[in-house]
This record gives sequence, C-alpha cells and structure tokens, in this order.
Amino acid sequence: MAAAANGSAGGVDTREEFRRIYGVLKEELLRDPAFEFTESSRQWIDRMVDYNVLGGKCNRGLSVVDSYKLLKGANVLGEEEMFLASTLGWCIEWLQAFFLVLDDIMDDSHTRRGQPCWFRVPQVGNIAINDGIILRNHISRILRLHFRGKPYYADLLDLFNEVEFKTASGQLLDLITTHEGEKDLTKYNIGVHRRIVQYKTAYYSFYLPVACALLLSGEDLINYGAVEDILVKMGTYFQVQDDYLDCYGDPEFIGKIGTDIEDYKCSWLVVQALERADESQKRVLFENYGKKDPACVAKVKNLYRELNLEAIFQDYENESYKTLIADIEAQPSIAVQNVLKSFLHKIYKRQK
Ligand code: GPP
Ligand code: MG
Ligand code: MG
Ligand code: MG
Repeated sequence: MAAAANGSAGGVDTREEFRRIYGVLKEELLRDPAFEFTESSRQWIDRMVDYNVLGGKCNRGLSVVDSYKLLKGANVLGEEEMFLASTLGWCIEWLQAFFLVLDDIMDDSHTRRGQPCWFRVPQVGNIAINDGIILRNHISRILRLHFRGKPYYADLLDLFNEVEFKTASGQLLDLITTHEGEKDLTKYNIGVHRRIVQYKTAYYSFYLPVACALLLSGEDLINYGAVEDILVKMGTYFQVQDDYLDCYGDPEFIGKIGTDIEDYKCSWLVVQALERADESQKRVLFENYGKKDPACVAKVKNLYRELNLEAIFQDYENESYKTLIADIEAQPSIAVQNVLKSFLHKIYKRQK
C-alpha cells in the first residue's frame, strides 16, 4: 500500500487529501445507480451538497483522521486507511449538514457559514426539508458503498443511528423548552441546559468522531464508556462556547448571526443571568427575553454586561479545561489520552 503524503496531523497535507476525497464521494453520489438522475436533479444535488457540506471548519470530520492516527501511533496513513478514515469523517460532515439545514429552518436563522441559510436561497424554500432528508440518506449510501464488507459495518450503522436519535431528541428538548406554553423563564436552569446541549450537540460532535476512529481501529465501543463520558463533557463545554459566541462572537467571523435571545433559547448565558439577577434585573429579563424587537435584545445584552457574564464565561472556560485535562489524564491508555487532548486543544478558547 502506498504511503500517501498525509502526515502532519490536521495539517495542510491531510486537509488537502481530505478535501480531495470529498470530490470522490460526491461524484459517486451523483452517479448512484439506485436513482435515474435527470440533468436538473443531478445539478440540484451537486449544488446543494457543495452549499451545505462545505464551508465549515471540518473539525469533526478531520478529527476522525487525527484520532485514527493517534490510536495507531502513526504519523502517516496508507492510502486505503486514509480514504476510509476520511470517508467516515465526511459522513459526520454530511450529518452536520443535514442537521444544520433543518436547524436553521427551525431556528428561523438567516446566515450560516457566511452565506444565507439554504432554505433562504431563492428557489429553495421548503425543498430544503427534502434536501435535509437526502443528505441523511447520502450517509447510508456512502457507508454501504465503502463499508458493507467490513466486520464493523453493523456497528457503524448502529452508531450513526444511535447518535442521530440522541441529537434529534436533544433538538426536541431545545424546541419544546423554548415554545412550551406560556413563556416562563423560571423553568430555565443549568440542569435543563445541560440535558439539552448534551443531546443536541455533544454526541454527534464529540463522541461520534472518536467512536468512528475506534471502530476503524477494530475496537469494541462497549469498552469505551469512560471515553464517551469525557467526550460528552467536552461537547457540553463546546455548546456553552456556542451559546456564548451567539451573543459575543463577531458575526463576520463566526459566519452566523445569533438568534438565541430572540428565539427565547435556554442558552447558558440566560441561565447564568437568572442565577445572578436581583428582582429588578429579573424583571428586565422577563420583559425583554424572547422578543424580536432589537431594542428588547439590546436591553438583554446590557443586562448581561451589567452581570459581567463575559468574565463568568472565562472562569467557566478555564475551569472546564482543568477538569477535562484531569479526567483525560486518568485514562489508562496514552494513545486515548492523546486523542482526547488533541480534540480539547482544537476547541479550547475558540473564537468561531
Ligand atoms: C445546534 O444548536 C444543534 C444542532 C445542529 C442539532 C440539530 C438537530 C436536528 C435533528 C435538526 P444551535 O441551534 O445552537 O446551533 P447554531 O447556533 O449553529 O444554529
Ligand atoms: Mg437550534
Ligand atoms: Mg440554530
Ligand atoms: Mg447556537
């Protein structure tokens, strides 16, 4: 097997090869013999996939490759191994695209990755719902084509199904917590927040890439419960960052405009504000949270400033890092420690 030039974990070579493999997978989907493509349906899928799967940071996808290298203790992968690891990485990027296309409709968002949300593109609208379903089905097509003969194929399918179920359940919590009955901020607390973000984000963003790399290495996931727990904690920290950036991030830089205050989300920020506000500050929150009016949003942001939530977030971030490192260093395998540390260092103090 030729040793492809894809050393330097997450480096330029790996990124380029990873991107090249995207082209291969997309071409296969565009020639899927299970469907009689017309010219216009092929063009639609081509554009839709490029629009929604590309343009992100590819952290999740590249993490499969990086984790697999670390588990093997190899800097360079053979061509076939690089292809399989990257393919699983792209399946996660496809899963993310599927979630985001639908999440943006549900959250009534405007921009994503620096461009209009797919459903807001003229001539797309509700077709985006079906595109979401197609993106999900692409994952099954890709896995079937490249992994059907592997001993871990059933485990791989089961993993994607389980993670998708957890994510959709977390999304359900996110949505019904927001819209259930009368708007009542008193039901928002850190326990409610933890449950939402653990399910809607942590499993697919953190556990899934490492679980894919473990299956590819011939491991049985049953032996990795402690690793799953650490990754879920890390994913929770990641979504707290997302909640923070929704308000404090630069839309130019993060590629999306925050809507959490307008959408009445059970965000980490509003939970912190509720824990610290006095009675008159609580009134400001109750009167202004969850309204589209920019003046109301500004009042909420002012209150966040008054309560010094930026500093509280920085403390949370430092504290999370310390506990995660301690948990990781308690792991018996150095290779597993390296996988987890590499993941943590990709997100620690991220600005986007
Ligand atoms: C992100 O939450 C959550 C998801 C992408 C999961 C969606 C799940 C579905 C089953 C559709 P978010 O709304 O805070 O993300 P963002 O801030 O990027 O919109
Ligand atoms: Mg959402
Ligand atoms: Mg959203
Ligand atoms: Mg968000």
